[in-house]
Amino acid sequence: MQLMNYINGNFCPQTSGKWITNLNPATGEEICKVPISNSKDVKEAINSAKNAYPNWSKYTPHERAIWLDKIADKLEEMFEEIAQLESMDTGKPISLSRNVDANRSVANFRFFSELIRGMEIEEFEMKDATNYVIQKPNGIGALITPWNLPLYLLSWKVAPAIGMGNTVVCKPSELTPMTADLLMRAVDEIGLPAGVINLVHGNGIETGSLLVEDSDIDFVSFTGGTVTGSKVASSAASTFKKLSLELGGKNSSIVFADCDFEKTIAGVVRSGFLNQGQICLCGSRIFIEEEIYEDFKNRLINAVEEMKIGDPLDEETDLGALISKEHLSKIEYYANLAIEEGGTLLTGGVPCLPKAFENGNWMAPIIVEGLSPESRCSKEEIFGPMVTLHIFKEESELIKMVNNTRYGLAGSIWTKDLDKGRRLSESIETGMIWINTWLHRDLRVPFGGVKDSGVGREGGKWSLGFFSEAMNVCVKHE
Ligand code: TXE
Repeated sequence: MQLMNYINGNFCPQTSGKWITNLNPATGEEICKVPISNSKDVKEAINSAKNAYPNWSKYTPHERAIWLDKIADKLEEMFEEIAQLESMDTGKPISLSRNVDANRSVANFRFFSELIRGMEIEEFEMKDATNYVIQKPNGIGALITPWNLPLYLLSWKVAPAIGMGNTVVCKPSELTPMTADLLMRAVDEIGLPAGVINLVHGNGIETGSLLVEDSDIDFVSFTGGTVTGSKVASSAASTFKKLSLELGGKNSSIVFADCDFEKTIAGVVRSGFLNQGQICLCGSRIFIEEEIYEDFKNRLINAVEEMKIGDPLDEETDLGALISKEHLSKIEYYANLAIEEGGTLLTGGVPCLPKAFENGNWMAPIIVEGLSPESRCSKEEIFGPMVTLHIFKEESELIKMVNNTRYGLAGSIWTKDLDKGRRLSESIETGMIWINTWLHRDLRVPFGGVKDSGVGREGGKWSLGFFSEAMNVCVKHE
C-alpha cells in the first residue's frame, strides 16, 4: 500500500519518487509506503492553501463550525477504523485507541465547533468611544504532529485552525501516517472546499523543515521533541511566524503519606505507563513521602507486573509495543544508564511474547530506585515505559527536586489535603497540575508548558487566540 499526499482536494503522488517504509511496531511487518514529499510537493500544497484562503477566511464562524461538525460526524462513522489503524500504526492497545485517540479526535472537532459558534465580539467601552476586538484568521498554517497520539493531536490543531478561518498544510509523523490519511479521506468524502486542508507526507528534514521555512507560511503549530522544537523555532523566527510549540516533559507524580493508597497506585501506574509511557504528560518521576516509601514501592511493583503486555488488538492488553526499533534502543540505553548512575532496576526488561510478535519493539515496564535527582535518568525525558522512584521528607526539598529539570509541562499530586495540594502546585514550575487524578481533561483549559516544554498555550480560548489575530476597532461616539 502506497499513501498519497492530499493537495487541493486531490490525492496525488509525491514527485520525489522517494518513500519511507512504515512498519507495524508490534510485529515488524510492513504496513505501507510513505511518500517523502520534496520542495515541489510542499510548494504545491502551500499554494493550494493560499488559493483557498480568500474564500474560506470569508466564511462566517458559524458556517465554518458547520463544517467542523460534518467532519466530526464523518469521523464518528469511521470510529472503529480510526482505532484499528491507530493501534496498527502506533502499537498502542486497541482499548486506548478507542477510549482516548478515536474518542478525542471526534471530540476535538465537536468541541471547537461549539466554542466557535459561541464566540462573541469583545467590547471595551470608553466614556466617548467603543472598542471592538475582532479575531481575524492568521492566514496559511503548518500543522506538524508527532507519532504518539497521531489523530488526537492532528485534530486538536486542525479543528481550531480551520475553524478560525485559516487554511492549512498538515505534516504528520512519518512513523504514524495512517490516521492522518484517514482524516483526508473523511474531509474528501464530505466535500470540504478544496485547499482548506492539505497534507504532505514525509520526514522532518526533507519535508517538515521546508514547510516551516516557507515565507508563505504565516504560523506553525508544532508538537514533538524539544530538540526539533528548537530547530522549528529558529527557522520560523526569520520570517516572524506565529509559533506554538508543545514539546517534551519530565513530569512528577508526588505521593504523600495521606493519599488514598489504592487510588494513587492506580493513578500513578496509569500516569507512568499509559501509551507505553509515550505521552509528554506521563509522570516518569515518582516522589514518595518517606514514611510510605517501602509499602508504596512494593505495591507499585505488583501493580506494574500485573499489567498485560502484548497484542495491541487484544481488548485485555494494557501495554503495547514501542513506536520503533530506534525508540526501543533509546529506552534500553536509559535502562543501562540508570544502572551506571547507581540505580537499581526493580522490575522490567524484555517480555516473552508469542512468535508473531518476535519482531516487535517490546519493553516490559521498568521501575528504578536509588538514583540521585541529579542523575541524567532523573532529569532527561526518556519517553518510554520507565519511571524513577525518589523519596522525600520535607516539602522544601521536594519542590527543589521536582523543579530540578529543564522541562515544565505537567504533574500530579496525590494527597487528601487539597489545600496542601493547591499550595504545592503553585511552587512547581509547570503548565498543568492534576490533584488526585491524571490526564483528566476539560478542553476549555489552557494546555502547554514552560521552560523546555514549549512556548504558548493551546486549548479552549487559547487555541482560538493562537489561530487568529486580534484586531481592535475603536469607534468615537457621536
Ligand atoms: O519527534 P520529532 P519524534 C519527544 C520524545 C520523543 C522525541 C522525538 O522525547 O522521543 O520527541 O520524537 C517533524 N522541521 N516527543 O521523533 O522528531 C517530524 O517529522 C520540521 C514529545 O516524534 O520532534 C514529526 O512530524 N518538522 C512529543 C514531528 O516533527 C520536523 C510527542 C515530530 O517529530 C523537523 C512525540 C524539522 N526540522 C515526541 N524534524 C509530545 N510533546 O507529545 C522533525 N519534524
